[in-house]
Amino acid sequence: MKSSTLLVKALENEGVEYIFGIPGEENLDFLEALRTSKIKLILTRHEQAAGFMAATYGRLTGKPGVCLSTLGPGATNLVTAAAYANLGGMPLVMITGQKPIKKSKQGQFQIVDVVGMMRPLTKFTHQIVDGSRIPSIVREAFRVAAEERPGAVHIEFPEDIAAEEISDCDQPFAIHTAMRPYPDPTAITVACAMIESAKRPLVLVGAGANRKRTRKSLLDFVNKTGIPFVNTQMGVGVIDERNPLYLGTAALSTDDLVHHAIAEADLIINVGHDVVEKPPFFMERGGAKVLHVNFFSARVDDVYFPQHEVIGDIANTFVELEKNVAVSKDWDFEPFMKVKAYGDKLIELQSSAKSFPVVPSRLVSDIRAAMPSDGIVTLDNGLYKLWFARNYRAHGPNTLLLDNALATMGAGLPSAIAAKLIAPNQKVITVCGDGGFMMNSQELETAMRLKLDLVVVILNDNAYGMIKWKQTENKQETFGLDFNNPDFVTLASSYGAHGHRIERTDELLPKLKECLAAKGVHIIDVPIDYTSGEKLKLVDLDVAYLKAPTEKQPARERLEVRSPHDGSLIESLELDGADAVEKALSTAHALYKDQTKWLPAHQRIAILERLAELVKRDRQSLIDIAVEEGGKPYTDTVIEIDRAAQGVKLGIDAIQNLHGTEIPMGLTAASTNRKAFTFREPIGVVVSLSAFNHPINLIVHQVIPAIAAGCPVIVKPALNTPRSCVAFVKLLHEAGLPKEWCQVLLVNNKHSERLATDKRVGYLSFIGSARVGWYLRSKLASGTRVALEHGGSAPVIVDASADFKDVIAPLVKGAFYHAGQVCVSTKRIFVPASRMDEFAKLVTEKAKALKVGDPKSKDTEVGPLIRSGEVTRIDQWVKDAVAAGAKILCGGNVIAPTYYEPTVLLNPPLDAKVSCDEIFGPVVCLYSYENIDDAIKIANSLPLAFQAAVFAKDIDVALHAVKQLNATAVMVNDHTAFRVDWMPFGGRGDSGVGMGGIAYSAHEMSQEKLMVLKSTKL
Ligand SMILES: Cc1ncc(C[n+]2csc(CCOP(=O)(O)OP(=O)(O)O)c2C)c(N)n1
Ligand SMILES: [Mg+2]
Repeated sequence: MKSSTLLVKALENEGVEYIFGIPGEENLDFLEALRTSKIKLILTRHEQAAGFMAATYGRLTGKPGVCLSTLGPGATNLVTAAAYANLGGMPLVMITGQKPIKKSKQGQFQIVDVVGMMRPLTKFTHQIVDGSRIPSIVREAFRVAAEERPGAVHIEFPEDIAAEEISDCDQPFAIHTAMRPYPDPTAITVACAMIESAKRPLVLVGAGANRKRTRKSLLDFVNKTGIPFVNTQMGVGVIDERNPLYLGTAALSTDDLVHHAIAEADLIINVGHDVVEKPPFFMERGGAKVLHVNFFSARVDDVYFPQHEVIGDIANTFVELEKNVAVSKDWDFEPFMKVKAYGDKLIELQSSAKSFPVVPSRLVSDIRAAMPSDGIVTLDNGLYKLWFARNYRAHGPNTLLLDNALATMGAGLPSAIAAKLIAPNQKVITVCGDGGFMMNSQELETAMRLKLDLVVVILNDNAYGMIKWKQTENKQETFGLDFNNPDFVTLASSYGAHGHRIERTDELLPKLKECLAAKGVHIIDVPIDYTSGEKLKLVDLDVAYLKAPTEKQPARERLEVRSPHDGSLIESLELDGADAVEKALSTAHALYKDQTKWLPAHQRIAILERLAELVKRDRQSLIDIAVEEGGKPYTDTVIEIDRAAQGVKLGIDAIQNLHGTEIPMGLTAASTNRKAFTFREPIGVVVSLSAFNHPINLIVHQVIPAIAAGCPVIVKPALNTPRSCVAFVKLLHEAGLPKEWCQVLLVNNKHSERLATDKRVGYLSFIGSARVGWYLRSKLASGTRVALEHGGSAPVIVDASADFKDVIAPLVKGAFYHAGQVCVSTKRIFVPASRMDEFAKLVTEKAKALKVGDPKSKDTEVGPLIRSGEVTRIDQWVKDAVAAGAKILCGGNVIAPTYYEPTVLLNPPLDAKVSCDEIFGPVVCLYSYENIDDAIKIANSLPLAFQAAVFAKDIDVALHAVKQLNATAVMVNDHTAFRVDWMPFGGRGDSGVGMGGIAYSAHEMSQEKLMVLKSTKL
């Protein structure tokens, strides 16, 4: 028997069905032996294509595919296929010829060291030097090729060995199967504990999971636990992607849709992935943990360093995990499901793109629509591959074949030929770029000769589009990537195939269906448009994009901004919806998450310096806007705007004063050789919900500290006074603050709540009613820091020693400033009974003299209330108090729909609403007292506590009151509403939590980090 015969027998013994290749004269003995074998020779037109076909055979069947070439040039042509199989984990056996090794008359003609050349590209490479060794070498080659992780092997079969006569006793070895190692039970226990204690575990399915038994046990695990999964590109279809737990496939390493899910995961169960595949995500220190499940241990690199590994047969691992893991009720997959919903919707929308040339997403959806569930799509390499990875939902394993390991061009058509040979009853389409197709277009003849039914889609952009895209991404000039194409329809007919050209996008789907249903090879030339602006990188999820352009948009809720003075319409604005909330949050959060985008202190200072100038420049228009929509009298608004300008400057000081402290070290032996200090970092996204009563200055207090602290901020103004906020934020942007660092949202209460309670919020600053404030606090995500500024019912103790001529004016100002719509308005004045008549007379006179009217006029002292409903409420409270025994000293009348007369009440009962609630209107109550401690007791009896005041000439009385009053600030001989912007400001008890004041807020909006430096030199 010839050695060649034994080699063929050995291959038959391995179950080889096909040998793909091109023989050379050195293979002729082998070819002769093959002629009578049941193994089919698939002659190709290029060895590279033969290699791709054999590798694809291995990929699809799990059994090594076999290819053949001659020595030298034939063997070198196999090199790319070797790399393709070896990197891609595809079992491949390459057999190459060689000149006679014992005696040769040809010198070095065509001789290269093929065994040496194949060494770095294979798991095994061997020259047969003795025919009798064929059985063991072939057995070993096939065993190694198929063993996990599968790959390429090479056998060199020299011409003289091939012709050699050997003993008929030499026969192939019988094949036995070996069981793969079972995972270690302790590793399973640890893995279960990791999965159970995670909040958001996520399964990542890689190429290694694409094994028959693994697919089943992995599906059982996913079904039992309900843990969602994502795929790597070569893990596509391992579980049917119509499964509701499928979130998507990583087309890119970052900024892809699935990364929005991966970012939410705290544990990634990484199944059968190894670092050969382009990373589906990058691990970060301190980021999500990774549980590596594979046949072999993890190759650690900078972006992959799993915390735990379960090594062994993956199928068995999942049998064990499924058996042992307990389903946790603390798992929260909602954020994952949002990403899925987004992706599904996006694909649905993209599938109706009508433009021509065809955009890639439409192409993918049409192919999906044309293909039956078991249809096989093979891809070449180009930009469209990323779109298929993202948008094509594979219904089964091995139905979308792409190469994410070598990522070579030229493999699309050969792999489709192999797929069709293996699965003649399944529909097969190959999708190739015009670049990649032309690298192995000659195989059309092979397909024709084999009489295959095949559809070849050529994406025609006259360019190496993928590289062009990268060139554009790199902001480089377009250069060096354009070419011309042959006429593909004519090319097809020259091979005897059918050629088609798409000239309108809506022709594509019917044409695909027609070609799939027909016999023979069909080539469809599809002009493709990669420049339409469809985004591959989905850095931010643009929720607005989800609204189909054809869908009828529901009319947006509108906001009518009306003058509180006369109810006239100032402006009608569109309210933002849930989509805007989501967009603002995701934009702000993405900024915060990416430290490289943080604005340095000097830049923030420069912005605030310019802003201070701009506020000065626009002072008058800011005053006018605020007066018109807020109704605070002109002269008080002037003060407010000037304070706002001051607040901006205080922001600069705050930046300069945000610093940490040194923490002493060396106090114990164990802490020697160290220096430690803290520094401050921004806390996260700041959400500011503001109030109407200081429409500009509150925005300053809620936005400037955030900028000072380096936080992105989303501000929602009061819906009565949005224009002031919008005008101010515009100036902020004009001053150079990038728009995404301060976003304004005009939203209703429902969306405000959604905004405030989102888990991406690091800090909530709320100014408004106690009811809403405390409710929101109860709903905040864990970790959100909060400042609530509610109202109060500020008390004033007037001592008998006070000189009334110094008391009356400030108290009347404190009580009626901005019609009492200030959280520290003077509301309850306690006066010695012996001096009440005198006091009441003076207060009443002064209150009656207040000029009430149009806030625009410069002599107005008391303007309107913000809404007419407030007037009705206040009037009712006053009437109730009077009915319960209070005496009206002045006022008590509704003057106009939004105007209430400045009102002074004497001795209302302590349980009347005016006494124990925040009236927030132009009403002040006087209470007589006999003993100052009784007065203080009553003053302290409310759950509200903010600023308070005492008027006394007697310093001891003043100090006593300061000490005893329950308040965050006590003014001595001044009204309760005194405030400058650099002082701490906030409520206690029901009145709020956290301290305002520019520097105080900036401090609260930052967080401390400690650095401990260790050095023997310290
Ligand atoms: C053999 C090989 N050469 C070069 C590359 C680099 N490369 C990757 S994609 C690409 C362009 C692909 O162009 P085409 O096939 O026309 O697809 P398109 O992106 O234009 O759709 C190139 C040159 C590669 N991956 N493989
Ligand atoms: Mg192209």
